[in-house]
This record gives sequence, structure tokens and C-alpha cells, in this order.
Amino acid sequence: MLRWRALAFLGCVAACLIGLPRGAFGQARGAGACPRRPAAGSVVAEADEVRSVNGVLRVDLDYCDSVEASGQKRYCYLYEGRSEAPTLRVKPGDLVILSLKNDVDVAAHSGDGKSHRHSTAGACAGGAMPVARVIGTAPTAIGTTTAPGATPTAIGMAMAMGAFTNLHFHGLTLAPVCHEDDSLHTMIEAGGAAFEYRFRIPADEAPGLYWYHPHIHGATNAQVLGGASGAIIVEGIERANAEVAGLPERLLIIRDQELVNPDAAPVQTDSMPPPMVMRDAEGDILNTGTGGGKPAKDLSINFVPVAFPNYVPAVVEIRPGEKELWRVLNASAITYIDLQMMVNGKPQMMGVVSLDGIPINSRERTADEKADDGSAKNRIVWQSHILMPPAGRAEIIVKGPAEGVKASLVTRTVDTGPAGENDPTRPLATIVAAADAAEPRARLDASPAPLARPSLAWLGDVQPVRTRKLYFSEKPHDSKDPKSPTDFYMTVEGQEPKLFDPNDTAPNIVVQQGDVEDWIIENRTQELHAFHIHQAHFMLVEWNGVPLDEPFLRDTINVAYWDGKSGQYPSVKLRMDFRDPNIVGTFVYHCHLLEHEDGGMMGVIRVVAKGKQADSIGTPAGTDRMPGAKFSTE
Ligand SMILES: [Cu+2]
Repeated sequence: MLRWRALAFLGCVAACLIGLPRGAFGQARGAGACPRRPAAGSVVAEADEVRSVNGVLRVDLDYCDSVEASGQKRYCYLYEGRSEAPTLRVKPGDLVILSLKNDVDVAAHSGDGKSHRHSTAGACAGGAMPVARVIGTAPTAIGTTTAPGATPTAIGMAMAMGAFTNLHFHGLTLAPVCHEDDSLHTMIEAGGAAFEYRFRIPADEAPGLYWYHPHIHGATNAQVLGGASGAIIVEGIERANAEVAGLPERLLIIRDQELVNPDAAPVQTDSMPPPMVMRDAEGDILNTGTGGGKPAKDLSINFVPVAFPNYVPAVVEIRPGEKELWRVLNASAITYIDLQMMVNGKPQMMGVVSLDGIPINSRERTADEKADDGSAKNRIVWQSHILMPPAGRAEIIVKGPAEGVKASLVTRTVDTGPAGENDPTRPLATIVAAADAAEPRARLDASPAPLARPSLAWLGDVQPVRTRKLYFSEKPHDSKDPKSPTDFYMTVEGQEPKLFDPNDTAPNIVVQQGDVEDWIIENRTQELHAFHIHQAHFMLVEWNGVPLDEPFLRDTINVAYWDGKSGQYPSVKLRMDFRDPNIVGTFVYHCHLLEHEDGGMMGVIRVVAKGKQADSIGTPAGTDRMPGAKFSTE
């Protein structure tokens, strides 16, 4: 492990450890090292914004890397050579032209100090890929993966994978094709030409919070942990929910990263001794089940670190009593957030107006939700805490405390299961109410025109044409050694469990565009997983067999862990929406705990255009149709 760490370190010294801007030596885009992060306890600033002009959003991003003084690897999106991870603000119907140049230090990622030139012919040609079988993840100074049993070749390959990147536009209903939202074949090589993403935001895209992040199988975890993520805001949420009209809006991105002080002992806060620190096969700190102890990862809020063990909170300044719309993104690679706002030691209610980018007003109101004159009341779900799995978003109405009142934003502990990572209770930010607090960057339109009702029927009112069952499972890589790194599987019931293989993108599931299906996702492991599918949203219709009627949709859902004894595995039933013709093509579904995804917990789905017979290209085993269901082939 040391040897590899040393190699990577040497590879990076020249360009980024001492902060020399590599772009100073002739690179056209002026790439440099990642900017210095704010100090602990800083006021939370918002990212720079790039807005569309006359229906077009143009942005050039340089994907760069550097190494922190702590030895941690950073990855960043640089805009105009300085600003990190800009927020992209678009309107439905806008054209996005995003040029991404991969300027990470090639030598640092090659494993042998030399550049690995893989032919990627146009970056999304498909075909043979440099495959990294990533075994475990204990990111060290190099930010790639090492674990007991990992061979030098595997490590070298994983490091080589770090030389590639791409973008996934999480939550948007874009086409899964080259230059739009393909993450199966698009690989942008370090030192190569800039790659252009060019797509139109669908005219009926729901207004709300989405995000961009890399999606290279085997390297996603390291890149996201290193900080590679940013927000996309589709404007117009005030058109979907008049309750937020005119409010100042504030974007808060929570990211996780390797521990800044990995060797520090947990601070003892009561008479109980701190829980023992135990690690899983991937080197992460196991869930203590106590709500305390050493976390598996540190957190940051808009890049202000809130590091173990002292958790010096960041500072959010707000005007006293002011109502704001907070758009909160959990861009963590593996950490669950259970967001809570405390005022004078008491949890405050937060008004949820949108989850995962979809306003909860999207469903037709019930009789109770209509005013006497028949008009619709705005729907707000008031919560004292909000569970956000990795990749989850919530848009919430909060009210600034009175001046001088003690308030804070915290994450409560999340019980991730006996095999899960430790996510203890910890602060994120102190909320300081001051009359002269700077207003957030943006404010929502005060007199918005109401958004048209969605043209498609509410998903909860559509009968599914079939039901499928999928399950999460795990086993040690070496069946004789329970401590060996974990293999992570996502399997369609009836198929052979298989680790995701980027060289085999034959679909596990074939779906007909226009259909709505129910998918049951079971968790047969003793840790949490978060199911996510690209290009589409879904509705949670059952939680562990209990029917639900939620007025909102999601694109990422937590699935409870198995206790190791019960005859029934925990599950969710999801109503999956394949009606949008824009999503025809081949894409992925996976666990959004990125270590799991990199470790194989991903499958491939193909959505076939209407008029083409899904059966003719092979419907895999285990795709049971519901008895009597009509299979539309119009
Ligand atoms: Cu998982």
C-alpha cells in the first residue's frame, strides 16, 4: 500500500501539491490545482452561478485534481480557472452546451508513472474499456482503492481509471446517448481534447434541484469523495408552488470526504466510554449503533469542512425571522444525512416543497387540499427531520430564528445496519440571525405564472403492466475469507448474480417505452443501500409491504437493511415510469452508495421505442408479467 501511495504522491508533486497551475504551461483552458477550501468555521458561501442566456447555457469546466496537505486527493470542476463546481441554472427548454476538459495529472493515475493512452475514439464509442476491478475502497493519499488482497495490477488499473472521467446529470430526463446523459460508454481521458455535452432540458422538466457528478465505473467513489459534484437548478419551482414565490433561495451542498483526522479518538461527551472503532472489509468504520463514535467519513457544507472529532460547525447567516427556500443536496459518496434544524435545543419544522427535483404539488390535489372555491392549495409536507440518502435532494421552507437565538443545522445519526458505515449525530452549521446578514444570491419570482399541470397522468393513478423483483446482495470476494473485500451485487430475481461489468452492457432488463411497471427492490444484506435509476423518477408505493400514497416522486430511495434472521427481506415497491419517449436507450440502475456501485452493484436496462417488440430482442428471465397484464406493442 505504501509503495503505491508513494508513487502517486511523486506523480502529483510536480503539478499540484505545490499549487503550480498546470495551465500556466500552455494548456488552452488554463487548468490549475483545485482551489483552497474554506477554513473550518467559515461562513457558508454559495457557489458561483452560470445562467442560461437567450435559451442557451454555455459553460466550460476543467476537471482537475490536487492533493491536500493532509494527503487527501481532491477532484474539482473549475470554471473560468478559479471558481469550483458552479451551479448551473437553466429553464425548461434551454439548450445546454457544456464542455468538459479532463486535466487531472495523467502521470499520477497511470500506476507506473507513465501515461496510459487508451484509445477511446471520440470518448463514447463503446467497445473495449480499460476495466478496473475495484476491490474494496480504503482511499489513501492517492484517493484510489487499496485493500487486503488487492493485487498491484488491480490497484494500478484502478489508478488508471482515475485518469478518466465523465458526467451524469442526475435526475434529469435526458436521452441516455452520447453527448447527452450516457455514462456507460462516455470516457473522457486526462490530457485529451475537451468533450462537449449538448442537450436540451425537456420543456416539461420539473423545476427543482438536480446535480452533476462523474460516473466512471470503478472510479466514481474516489472522484465524488474528492469533491467532484455540483448543482443544476431547473428554475420555476415558485410556478409549481406559489408558497415559495418571492423567497430568497439558498443552495446547500453536503459532501463527504475521507477523515481529516483519522487517528483522533472520539470526544467523550458523557459518562459512557466512546464506542469501539471497528472497520469493515473496505476499511470503513463500522456502524456503532450508538449514534456516536468516529464517523466513517467527514462532511462539508458548501466545501466548509465539519471535521471529526471537534466538528467545528460552519456558519449560515440569515436575517431574523426571514423565510427562505433552502435547496439541500446530499452529494455524499456513502454518507446518509438526516437533516434537522434546531432552535433553542428544539427541532424546528421544515416545509418540504420538493424531493429529488420533483415538486410535491405535481399530483392532483385531494378534496382536502382544495380551497372552498375549488382552487388547489399549495402542498407542503412539514417535517422535523428529513432523511437524505446519498444523492437525495430536498427543497424546504425554513424560517430564520430571532436575533440572538441559538440555532443550528445538524445531521442526526442514521442506523446503517451492522455492516454499514458509522454516521453519527453531528452538527453541520450554526445558524446566526443578524439584521445585516447578506441576502442569498438568488430570489424566486414574486408573481409567477402557474406551471401547467403535467401532461401525463399521475404515476400513482397508472396501473403497472408487470412487476419485477430485484435484490441487493453481498458476499466476501474470497469465499474462504470472510474478511476479504466485499463483492456487491444488484440482481434481477431469476438471473445469476453477476458483478456489473462495463465490457458487457447487454441489458438485464428490457422495457417498452410507454409502460409503467412495479419494481420490488429487496435488501438481502445487513447494511443500507440506496436504489437509483438514471433518466427516470419513480413513486414509492410500498415500504416493507405497507402501501403508501406519497404525493411526490423520487429518483433515489433508501432500502432498509436485513437483520440477518427474519424470513422476509426488507423491501420497497416502486412504480417505475418509462412513459417519457426521451429516455429510449440503454442506461443503468444501481446503489448510490458509490463504493457499492464501483464494487459491482449496478445493472443495465434498455428502454425500447414504441413499435419495437421488446420480446424480439430478448426479455430476460425473471421478468414476470402480471397475470392478465396487457403488453402494449402499439
Ligand atoms: Cu449499496
